[in-house]
Amino acid sequence: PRTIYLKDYRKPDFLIDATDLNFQLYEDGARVTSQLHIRRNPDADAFRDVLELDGVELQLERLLLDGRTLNPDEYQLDDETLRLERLPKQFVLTVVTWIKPQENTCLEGLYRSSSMFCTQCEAEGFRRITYYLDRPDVMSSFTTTIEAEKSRYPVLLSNGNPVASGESGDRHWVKWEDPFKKPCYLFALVAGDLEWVEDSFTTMSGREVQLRIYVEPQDLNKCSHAMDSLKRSMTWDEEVYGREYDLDIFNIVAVSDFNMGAMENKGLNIFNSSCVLANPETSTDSAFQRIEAIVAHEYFHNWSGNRVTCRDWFQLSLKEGFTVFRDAEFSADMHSRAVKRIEDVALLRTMQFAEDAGPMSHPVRPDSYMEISNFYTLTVYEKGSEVVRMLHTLLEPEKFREGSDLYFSRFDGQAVTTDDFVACMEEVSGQDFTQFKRWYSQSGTPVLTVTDHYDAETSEYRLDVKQSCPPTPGQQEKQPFQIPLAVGLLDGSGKDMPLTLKAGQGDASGADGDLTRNILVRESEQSFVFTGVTEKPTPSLLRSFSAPVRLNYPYDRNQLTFLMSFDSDGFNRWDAGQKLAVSVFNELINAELKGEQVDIDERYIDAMRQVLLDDKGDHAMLAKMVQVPGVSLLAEQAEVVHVDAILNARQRVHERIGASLSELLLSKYRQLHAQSGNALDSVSMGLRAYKNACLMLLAQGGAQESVALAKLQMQQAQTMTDEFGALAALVNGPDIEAAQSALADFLCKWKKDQLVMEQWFSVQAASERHGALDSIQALTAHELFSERNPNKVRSVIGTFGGQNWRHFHAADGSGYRFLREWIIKMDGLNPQIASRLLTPLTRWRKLEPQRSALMQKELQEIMAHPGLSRDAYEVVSKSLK
Ligand code: DPP
Ligand code: ZN
Repeated sequence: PRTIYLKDYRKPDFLIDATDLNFQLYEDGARVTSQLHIRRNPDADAFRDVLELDGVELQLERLLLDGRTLNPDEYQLDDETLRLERLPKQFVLTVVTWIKPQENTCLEGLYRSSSMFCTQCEAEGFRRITYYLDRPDVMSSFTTTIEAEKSRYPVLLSNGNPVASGESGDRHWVKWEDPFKKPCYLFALVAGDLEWVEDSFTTMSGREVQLRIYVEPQDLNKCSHAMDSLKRSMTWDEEVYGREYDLDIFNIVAVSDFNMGAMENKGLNIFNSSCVLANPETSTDSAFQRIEAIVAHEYFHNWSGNRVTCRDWFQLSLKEGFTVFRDAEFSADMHSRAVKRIEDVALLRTMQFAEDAGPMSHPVRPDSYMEISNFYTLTVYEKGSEVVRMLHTLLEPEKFREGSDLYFSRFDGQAVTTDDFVACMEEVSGQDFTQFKRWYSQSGTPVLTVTDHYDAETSEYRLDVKQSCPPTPGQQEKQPFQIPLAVGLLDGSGKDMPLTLKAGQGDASGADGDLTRNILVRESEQSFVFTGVTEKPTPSLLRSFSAPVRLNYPYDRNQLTFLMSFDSDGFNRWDAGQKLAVSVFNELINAELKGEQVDIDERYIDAMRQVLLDDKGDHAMLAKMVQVPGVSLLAEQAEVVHVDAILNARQRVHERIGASLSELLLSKYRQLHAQSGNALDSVSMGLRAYKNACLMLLAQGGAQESVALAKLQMQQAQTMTDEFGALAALVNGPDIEAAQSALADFLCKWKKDQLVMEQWFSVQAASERHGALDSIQALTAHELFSERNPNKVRSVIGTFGGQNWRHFHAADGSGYRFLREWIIKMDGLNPQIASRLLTPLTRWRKLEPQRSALMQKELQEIMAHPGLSRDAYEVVSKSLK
């Protein structure tokens, strides 16, 4: 496969002003007739009179230039392109293709899901529908006519507004017109026997927008949460960004077979059903919150992505990083800001840091790729969002809003770059972001090493900060980053001290006397001095995780327990607990590797006890505070991953928590259970989260009482949160028989609900007790499992590889072999899914030597497989390099 480079970007030679599409849908295929109004691009870099249209797996039936049918010797056709030369300055090209959505298993382009037709075009799926300039900087006006059998496909949808319709015999058609120019990756079509829920929204300028969510009939009772979330998102974007919706209708369609979470097609968002459908009986609170965030994310794309789009796919983070930042702020405003921050940072630290340290490491703005689908990553999304957050911090909210207003007005209707975005932020603030832009071009996670010095005589407190960034593929040397490091200093009673920065000792945001300041780290070594510090403080560093870096500061465990109790920054209170836990774990792991025996530090158990005794704290927050760090986090932070040692240490910690804190956990559980109820507000959700966390700790600690409690909770549950929380506690608890019978009951009750069954699959696939390889194999043979449905593959195979450390990393290599077989099988069906399943194997270099060798061998086997997709080839070849 060919590598594509950012440096080779050239403007398109041709533009497509208008695209008229006609779809005739049949049971054995679809005929697509497209009329493209094409002209030379007056701004082309160096005009070449060769039109190369992208097209994959298309059967070309006819090609006409200005109405004249072309003979095969007048164009060139290969597997991926249709070439025409010596063209007029302006012309209409008519292309008729025949495609087979019924045979489309990669779920890109036009395909079947259940009994409907639907599309997924981002990034490069449109070329599987018709020949086209499939690149985001070619923006066109679309009209789409869909014709299909009326009884099977009563609903026919595309982007924009419906402008005409008709019928003849048993067939009918609808014509849609999208008044906004767009790249073809935002094109969408849906045809099916769907029902819908309808609502409306009046925009800030008083326009009435019709909102609809289309679903299969059995899901009509699962739409109201997404609808409410949509309306909240529309209001929020008006209030916070001044962005108003721009069409008369906004449609969402739920589809069961979908590679991604959802897709922001103009006026017609298509969602993975798991990311839109919910009601309290079938969906957990986390699902409710995830759905709200994804509905918001896709809606926000209408401006950050659709009105202003990306020039090329290297700029993907322009829309994704910004939109993730927007949806994160929305969620923070709707619920607890600190808890949202904790969740996002936990994801970043476990998954994105691992990506950044692995063979697929790439900058937020990558400079090359083989297959763009491989770059819809945590780096582009989550780290990209952190980069926008830092800009927000550096500008502060008002200036940031000015910058975003400028960006939207200056580039409306255009396809632009991350540099264009940053330039707007520079312009409104007068700041120079030349150095800051290294966040877009340099890969790897920067490391901040901080030490301090207190001088009682001068009342000065100095922070010495060093930054570095490890080498990553293709980038041996790094230049220093501009890093906003949020700092607070606690006095002996736990109160924040006012901060005055000594003149001439570096920059910081805010004013003297503020309790938190963002000091600006720019050099590889730099010192910051605070004056008027009347006693030796405890530093609270990187508050709210002000930059996506690893922070090293030699905290001792007493300082960490102090910060856990007193830090005014909620995120750092949680993080102090994490740091304490990780340091205790590392002590256990290191001792085990040396064959020594150490006791679990009593301070950790004490700290947990303090959290459980806290009667005033926010429950959602306390639920996070009692969580024991996961294996993935411990593995990410290790130099070399010793799976057995990590698992044993976790086992010991759980048993110890069980032995020392069961009684407290039990009484906490009872108290929370009595209060939690079934309402859907944040407070009730927090109560349930904390309650179920306590139940899980009891189960993992081996407490027999947890079994009876969980059984009872499962029987009496009025929400899926309680029902599933209890099931998970049983599956991870001490009584195998009870777990098995709970799984059977749950199956019996929910087997008709696909989304609930996905949870049932994944709770087993993740389980150390129930997820041994033979059980996983049995799950893949289950009648409700389907290799054609990405959600099922993810919930069994993806969960097993990503979360089931004990059995995936079985010492005999059986887990690795199993994953390899599935990757190869999926690669023939759906390369995007296959490529995602590869992730755990790409970490092979970090494992201890025996496992590492076994993993490497499986990668080599995959590499040797004939006909490997470009998606898998890129990941495997880079991993083995
Ligand atoms: N559907 C994906 C997202 O919204 C890609 N645009 O992030
Ligand atoms: Zn997105």
